[in-house]
Amino acid sequence: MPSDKSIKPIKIQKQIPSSERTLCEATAQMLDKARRDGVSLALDRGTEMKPCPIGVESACCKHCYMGPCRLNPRDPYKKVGVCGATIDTIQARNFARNVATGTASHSDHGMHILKLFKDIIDGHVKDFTIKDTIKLERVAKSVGIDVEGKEVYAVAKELYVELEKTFSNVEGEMPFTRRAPKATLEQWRKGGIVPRGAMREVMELMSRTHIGCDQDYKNLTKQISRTALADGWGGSMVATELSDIMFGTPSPTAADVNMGVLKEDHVNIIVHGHEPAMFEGILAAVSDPFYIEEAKTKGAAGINLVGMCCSGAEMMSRHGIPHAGNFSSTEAVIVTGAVDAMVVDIQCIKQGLASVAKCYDTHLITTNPRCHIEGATHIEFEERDPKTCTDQILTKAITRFGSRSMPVEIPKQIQKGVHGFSHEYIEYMLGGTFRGSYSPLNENIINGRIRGVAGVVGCTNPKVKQDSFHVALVRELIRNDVLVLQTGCSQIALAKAGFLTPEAAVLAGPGLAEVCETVGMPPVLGLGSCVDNTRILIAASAMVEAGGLGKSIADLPVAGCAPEWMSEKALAIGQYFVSSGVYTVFGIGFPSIKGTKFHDLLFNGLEEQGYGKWGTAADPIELARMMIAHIDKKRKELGIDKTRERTLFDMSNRREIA
Ligand code: XCC
Ligand code: SF4
Repeated sequence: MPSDKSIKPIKIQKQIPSSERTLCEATAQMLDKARRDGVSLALDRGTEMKPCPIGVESACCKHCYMGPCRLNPRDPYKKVGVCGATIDTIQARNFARNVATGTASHSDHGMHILKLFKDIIDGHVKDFTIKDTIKLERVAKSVGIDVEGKEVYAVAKELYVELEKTFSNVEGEMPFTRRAPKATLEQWRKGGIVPRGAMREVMELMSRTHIGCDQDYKNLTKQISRTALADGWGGSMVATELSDIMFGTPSPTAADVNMGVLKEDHVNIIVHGHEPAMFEGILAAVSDPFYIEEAKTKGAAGINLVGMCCSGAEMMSRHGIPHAGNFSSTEAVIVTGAVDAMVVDIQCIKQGLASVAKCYDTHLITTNPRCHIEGATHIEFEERDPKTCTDQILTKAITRFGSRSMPVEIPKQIQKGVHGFSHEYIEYMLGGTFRGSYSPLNENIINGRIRGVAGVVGCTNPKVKQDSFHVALVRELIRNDVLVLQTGCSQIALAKAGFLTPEAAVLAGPGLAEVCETVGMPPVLGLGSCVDNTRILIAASAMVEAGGLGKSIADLPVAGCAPEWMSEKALAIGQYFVSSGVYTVFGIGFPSIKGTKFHDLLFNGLEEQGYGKWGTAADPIELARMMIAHIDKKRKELGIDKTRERTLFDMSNRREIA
């Protein structure tokens, strides 16, 4: 029973069976336990909360205090706001603020990583270093730095100066935009949307959404795209590339996923968030013989470090650290009673964790100055002195193990998979050491073995059964010979379902299966965290460069999807994919009203202008069908449709898969 008497047992009008709330059996088991214990989880709150019917379609505005103004989504042009704002202005401004926030989150993260890089170069940080000098050179060359005969730190310094512009540029083009295919960059130039500096783009977008400013949805959408590109080809890409340089570029690693990675006889520490530095700091600390001994004196067999959400996905890719689950499982894992400390940093840290942690006597520890949570213990992590923070965390976790008062119930589910497919590794895997290239991938697309490539990414959302959309969608894509690249919480959903193993090739269509078997790769490649979606941008650019599939990213037979999205970061990611030329479909719903001019611009008009476009559907199989239809359309435009005789499997001949 919960130790906190102030927490009342939850009353749910109609208790939906846990197996209908999540596909993940471990999470379902913990949801049942939480209900028995009278503890409320987001998975239940998600069914109790009835979203505002006006807000869900983005038909309200609270950008000034003459409002909030509410329009009717069923009759959107009937009314305007007090200031006269039309439904198109209102939707565009709301979407703009979503994208600005998502871009700000990724860019703030990227800027933090850049600062750490500088501190290493300047010698202020001693606990981290430049690990991957080959990648350092590659990235430096990609932004035009001459590396010949230069010392590692000299190159790093020049790279720092160049990448700082990603954030601070007032004028000029963001450095990494030159990694995009020429035709894609030209398209951005023509449209006037090449991002300058992320701070400038986010500031300008916010300013333009103030009352009485930009009131032409088309003009606003241009700045929305420019800002989103500042995320994908800026903040996020800096985060991925510099993290690889400092902590190592991932290559395939076997890792265990799901709650069975917790160990009853160990001190269990979960790290959940987005910043790799704090996680790396704890990783170093848990192997300290002093703490291992301390844990043993309290009767523990050792210390078990486990990740969740995106930093978990990142650490799994780099070091094979086990992963306990995605966004919708972060509260549920605490219900095991086995978590001695959950250490969090920024983004997607539900405030609900604080009360769940209190119920199970788990230490919830915030570590980042930008994310405190009422009721949690704050121990600030400083890269210049990681030990001061990590020592306290370990002491607290070990002490809690020694005095565990809660019954422990750990679900058995555990699934092995292969993770860590960086774009560099994909190149090497396909082409070999001496002729590493994307040409073999292109050849297999051209000859029709692989129909196309899909990025399936993003969150889980308690509006739908956890993981179910991700799994149904990916299953449908691979059986239709579409190679799937994954990141974030989506990757974890598929890993739990066993798709990230070479053996999963049996679930793929005959062409994709043949390629997987030849190369020895899974049909679903895990690339890491959400910021690592930029690996997909680089892979797409490399595909264009390898030749035979058109001139720009918009020409490629590729599509993207976030079937269970929930965060503003997901919208920013979606918009940067669309602006980069990718057809991007979202499940669950989309914050715009069908039939309005703004909706039509996002879902059709942008493609007519030469970009990608948005799509949405409530059913995962329908989402897959839309993506495959787009891939086939692109194949036709490229003139490679004839090489593929296999037709799309329809619902009736779908192979039954365990
Ligand atoms: Fe958050 Fe990154 Fe979404 Fe997961 S996928 S719920 S954004 S943790 Ni990034
Ligand atoms: Fe209403 Fe216009 Fe103010 Fe928005 S900006 S709340 S539409 S008056």
